[in-house]
Amino acid sequence: MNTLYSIRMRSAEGGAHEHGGRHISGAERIVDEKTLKIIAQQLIDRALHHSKGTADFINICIEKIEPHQIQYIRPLAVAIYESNTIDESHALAKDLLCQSVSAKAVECAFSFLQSLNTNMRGAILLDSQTGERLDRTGQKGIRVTRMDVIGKHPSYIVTTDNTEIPVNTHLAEALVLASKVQSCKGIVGELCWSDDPDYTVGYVACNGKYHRLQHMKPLGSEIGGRVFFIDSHVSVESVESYLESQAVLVTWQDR
Ligand code: PML
Ligand code: MG
Repeated sequence: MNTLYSIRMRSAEGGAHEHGGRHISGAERIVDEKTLKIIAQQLIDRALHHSKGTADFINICIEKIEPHQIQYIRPLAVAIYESNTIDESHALAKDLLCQSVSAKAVECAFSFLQSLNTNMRGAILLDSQTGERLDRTGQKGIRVTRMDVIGKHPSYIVTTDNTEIPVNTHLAEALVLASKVQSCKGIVGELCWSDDPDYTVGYVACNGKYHRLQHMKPLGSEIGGRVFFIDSHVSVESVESYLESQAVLVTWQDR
């Protein structure tokens, strides 16, 4: 196997995140040496041409990954739902999450996401029973890193009801991230909708599925992000370490 590298980008406007800049975008891949340059260029373009604004701070970090450090996982199954309004989508999301998480924790997650300002770039960790926030990362949040698919992203996915849906960049990246997050010991659910003002799709991940939901927020809103629900028997440190450090590759086909 070729040597692989983790390449990660985060960008902000008004200076670096750590100096109060406003988060514009973050993205990452795991690729071989000959693809690094192309991906670096794509990530720079993304930061400079984003619906949230134009970044004036771009951080790109590249790290070699040893083959023995990689964990291989399968993607979550994708389920799709009909809904026409934000209220309907939120009600569906809450019903789905309540299969794995207490109603109180679900309400806390919605309150957290709806009251975020636009600057949070990582995720919030909540206790799946009490809804208490468990990470101590403040505005930064937990950033899930070192993940990708093996080979190319698929151009379509067959959902649990046998519908073929096209895969855009949002879905491809979110499905990889959600699959890594659900593979973490102690995580029992996730709630997410995009912070991009032109993208209103979101999802709930639980019970081995990526439940994809339309209309999770009003068009034009930059209020979005991620909440991970964790089982209180597992240490927050072990969850954070897996999410931030474990290299994970998603295998679309059987290896
Ligand atoms: C994001 O792009 O910030 C998250 C997008 C979540 C939904 C992706 C999808 O299923 O289309
Ligand atoms: Mg975004």
